[in-house]
Amino acid sequence: MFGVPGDFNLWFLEQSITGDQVEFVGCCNELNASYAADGAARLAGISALATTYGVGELSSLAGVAGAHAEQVPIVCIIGAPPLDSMKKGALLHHTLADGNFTNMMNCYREFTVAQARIEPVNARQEIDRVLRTCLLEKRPVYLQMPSDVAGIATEPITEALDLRLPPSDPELLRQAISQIVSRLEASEKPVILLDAAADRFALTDLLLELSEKYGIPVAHLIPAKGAVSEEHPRSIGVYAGDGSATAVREAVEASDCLICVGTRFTDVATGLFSHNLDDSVQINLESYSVTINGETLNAVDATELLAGVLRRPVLVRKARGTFHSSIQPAVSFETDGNSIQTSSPVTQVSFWRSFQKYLQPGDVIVTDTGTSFFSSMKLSLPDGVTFIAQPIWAALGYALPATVGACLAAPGRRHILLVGDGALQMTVQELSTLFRHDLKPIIFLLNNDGYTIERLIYGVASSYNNLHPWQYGMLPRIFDEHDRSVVHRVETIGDLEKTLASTNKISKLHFIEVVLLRLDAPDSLMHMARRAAEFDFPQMRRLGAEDKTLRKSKLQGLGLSGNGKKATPMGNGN
Ligand SMILES: Cc1ncc(C[n+]2csc(CCOP(=O)(O)OP(=O)(O)O)c2C)c(N)n1
Ligand SMILES: [Mg+2]
Repeated sequence: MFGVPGDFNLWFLEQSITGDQVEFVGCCNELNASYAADGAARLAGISALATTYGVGELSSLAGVAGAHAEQVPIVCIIGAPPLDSMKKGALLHHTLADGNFTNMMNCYREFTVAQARIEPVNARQEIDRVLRTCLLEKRPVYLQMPSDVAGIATEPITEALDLRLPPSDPELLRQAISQIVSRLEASEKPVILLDAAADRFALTDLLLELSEKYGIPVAHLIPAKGAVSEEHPRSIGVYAGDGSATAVREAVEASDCLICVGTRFTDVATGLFSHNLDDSVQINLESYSVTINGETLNAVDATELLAGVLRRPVLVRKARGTFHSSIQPAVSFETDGNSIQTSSPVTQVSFWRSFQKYLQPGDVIVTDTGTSFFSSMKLSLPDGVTFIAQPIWAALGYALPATVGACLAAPGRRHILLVGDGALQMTVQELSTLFRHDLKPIIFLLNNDGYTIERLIYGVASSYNNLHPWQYGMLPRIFDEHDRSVVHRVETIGDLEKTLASTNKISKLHFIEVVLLRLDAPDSLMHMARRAAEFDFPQMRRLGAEDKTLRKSKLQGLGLSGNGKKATPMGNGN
């Protein structure tokens, strides 16, 4: 349970920490706590967020909304004023002093899947209902706990919460199984396309069995990165519209039976809607429904459905072989044309190429929005790697606090954070929480002197994309009075190699500042940024030549060549 105390939740927190069932992790602010809770829930299956009424809960709301978008189950527990004072509309601090005590829960209603104000008369039923919804829907829920209700004794709890989905409708389940089997039997080119829901609803193992049984290649959308190892023989890699490797694109788009698992074709997942999929060939599998041949069968549990399909004998076995060897995903980090010498400056391309080799099975990687997220999309993940990011909500600053949660939820694993300078400046205080709990992730700070990804979209030289430069290497000493970290500054390929080798011992937290040029980005990201600019600002097309001239003159004014490479040192970024 992550959070920040406040007068209305103190009694609740005191009850919670009595005994050894719950560990309370105090974060530096509520937004960070929500990100930490999100990171923990991705590995532990669920987590809790404890905040105080009004000021605290609204601070964390953006993070809770992110968890909703990314399908992460978090129980938000809000310490509210005493029940009677709310009922009487008392003019209290942390409110608008207007006697309104429904406004906060109403805000949360938009971003959580169940809400309750806990009163003694309903506590048992309401808490169970809300927890059950959280676990079954894999999204955040809201419990408002009046300060005088926390700690009231109820009857002892003797039975575990029933977390089974209601059983499928037998007839609809039978129909769904038969239809899927006949579609698979008739198909020449079936493909399974995973989205994050496959992982959240623990369907991946069954889907891999299905892939094995029928020889079906498995592709994934960006949010499902890590759900299946990219080294798995049936994994063909990421499908992202025209941002996919050609062979993956062909396989997915030419499929005559595309089993889509919880897919959401968002802008980021599809390279800005460049996907080209035939709806009529899709089977859309959700946790408790399936759409086949355009007809939705509700009350069909995906686990029961997949198990049912797997029990049926395969009548027509098509020789489909192993796909990984024939369809190689776009693993390669394209060359940047520079000769690779140890004295060469490190670039995005050389950094990610080395990082690819540095990855180990079982790592947990957390990336923030920015070049770190988009470049990491090209990594080929070894077995058992968990990849944590926010491909949909994309909140800058998410990853450092999420690393706190991830480290606590899976203490035995190697945790690696990849974060930009802009992202770090958003939520940097959580370095403190890492030290407070003696956590030792390996942190790569990609310092490119500002908001590079935004510069690539628009305002390449504009001051709003600049950051005030910090002495980043001093941060670990500021947040920790003990000597529990090693700071590295990487400017050349030689520095990078030495540093990566030295982090093999993870008895300390490693803080690695990687110094990159301002406009250095992989070609794929440049391309994506141009697309994003065209999508966001159709007016740019109308401006046409005028805009290009403006852009060119700005680049020249900065001593930057038209290809975005830095020609002269940039000064301090302002
Ligand atoms: C909360 C929030 N505010 C603003 C943004 C917009 N935004 C997206 S990426 C970005 C800049 C990222 O900069 P940095 O972390 O330094 O990464 P870089 O692209 O430079 O590698 C900004 C401001 C956002 N995604 N989330
Ligand atoms: Mg940056």
